[in-house]
Amino acid sequence: MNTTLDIQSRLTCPNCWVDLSPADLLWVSSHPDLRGDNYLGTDAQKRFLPSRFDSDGFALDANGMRSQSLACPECHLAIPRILVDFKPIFVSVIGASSSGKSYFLTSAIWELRRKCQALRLSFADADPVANQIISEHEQKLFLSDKPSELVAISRTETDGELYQQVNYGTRQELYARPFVFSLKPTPDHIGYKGEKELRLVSRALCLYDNAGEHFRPNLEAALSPATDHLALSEALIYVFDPLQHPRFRQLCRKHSQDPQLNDDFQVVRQDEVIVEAAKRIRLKANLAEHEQFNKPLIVAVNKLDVWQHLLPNIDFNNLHPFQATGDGVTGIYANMINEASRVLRELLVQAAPEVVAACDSFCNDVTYIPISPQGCSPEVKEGNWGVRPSSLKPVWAEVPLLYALSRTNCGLVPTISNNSQ
Ligand SMILES: Nc1nc2c(ncn2[C@@H]2O[C@H](COP(=O)(O)OP(=O)(O)OP(=O)(O)O)[C@@H](O)[C@H]2O)c(=O)[nH]1
Ligand SMILES: [Mg+2]
Ligand SMILES: [Zn+2]
Repeated sequence: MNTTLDIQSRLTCPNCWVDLSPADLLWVSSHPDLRGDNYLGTDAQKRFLPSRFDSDGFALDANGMRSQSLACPECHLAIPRILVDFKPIFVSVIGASSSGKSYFLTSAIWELRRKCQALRLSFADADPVANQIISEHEQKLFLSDKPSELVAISRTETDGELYQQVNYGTRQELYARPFVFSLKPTPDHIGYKGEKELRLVSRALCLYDNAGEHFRPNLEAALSPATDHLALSEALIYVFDPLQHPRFRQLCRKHSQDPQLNDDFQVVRQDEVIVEAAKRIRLKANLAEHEQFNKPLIVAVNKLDVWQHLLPNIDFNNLHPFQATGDGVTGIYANMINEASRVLRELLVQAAPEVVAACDSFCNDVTYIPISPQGCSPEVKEGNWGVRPSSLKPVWAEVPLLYALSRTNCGLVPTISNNSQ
């Protein structure tokens, strides 16, 4: 582990978004007696500015114990060490309640772990503690020891474990908890320049799940910091759920028994989600009403397993949008993604024109990508919703994230324009 804090000259706290110098970082004491933080409460380990270091360069706390973690001087929340070493890429996931954001992130991360080797990337948890929630979700869905029994990921609550509360005296703030991963090229990657250069070409991928409620207009004031990460993200992934859209519901009922199509299922106006997110981003980024978001907006059109009959000529199960080419480059096929996006946009213009209009008015770089994180419908047993791990077969779940990475200038996921498929 590198212990000198001078690799990046500046870094951004992934919790409160303040811009920092690594020299200002606090350390988190390790000794069990050193508890109590004025912002985080009596149970939190004390934060301190170090004056003593051990021979490996780790700070020693007041009781002489080696400190392992860093914290932000502004919000006191933990900052994964990787952010000192690697440049970050922030990606936020938004969408209405029950649109499938949490299942999407879980499947996407699982698939990336499985497929990264083929992409000549090493993809790993940068901070197992920070990623514990998503790891538990992965365990539930993909590593179950009783795969034929129903399991479920619980709803993301606005006051739940995906948010962190900080008490600044009389003021309280709620910050979204990032999931943080390291992305490094392996020696056979085109961008690999040797061990010494690894820090320059590797990245820390920070992902944010959100509770759908955060995009209800009336909650704006109370939840502002919780959604501030949107404005700083390299790409936004908007999960659109056709199963919550009246026109799509009609089109799917004849073909699917998915319980989400039942009459009593609550549906919401999903164009409002993007309008609300746009409003907050404009405010935070100081953009005028007519100015457009200048990063990619990726619309992940979810639950493809239910509506795939609407695109009968395309079998997404057998289309692989990233592959190794003969000249040793592994990347994403721009043509295939662009074609999928074009076809999907046409479908949405017919079935949900208000969603396309809302996306277009916010951003001129919109890509539509079909996904199915489960590849099957959930089931309801005695009033409880869940999926059987043995039935899961994700389709394109990792593609929105890979596409987002390909749109940054990090070079880790190159774009390949010639598509031989
Ligand atoms: N048919 C189908 N249903 C899916 C798929 N992925 C997720 N779902 C269902 O979508 C529902 C909502 O999923 P979540 O991931 O919890 O939704 P969310 O957007 O995180 O919701 P909040 O946390 O409330 O904001 C669950 O009942 C899932 O079983 C899919 O690929 N196909
Ligand atoms: Mg959720
Ligand atoms: Zn902070």
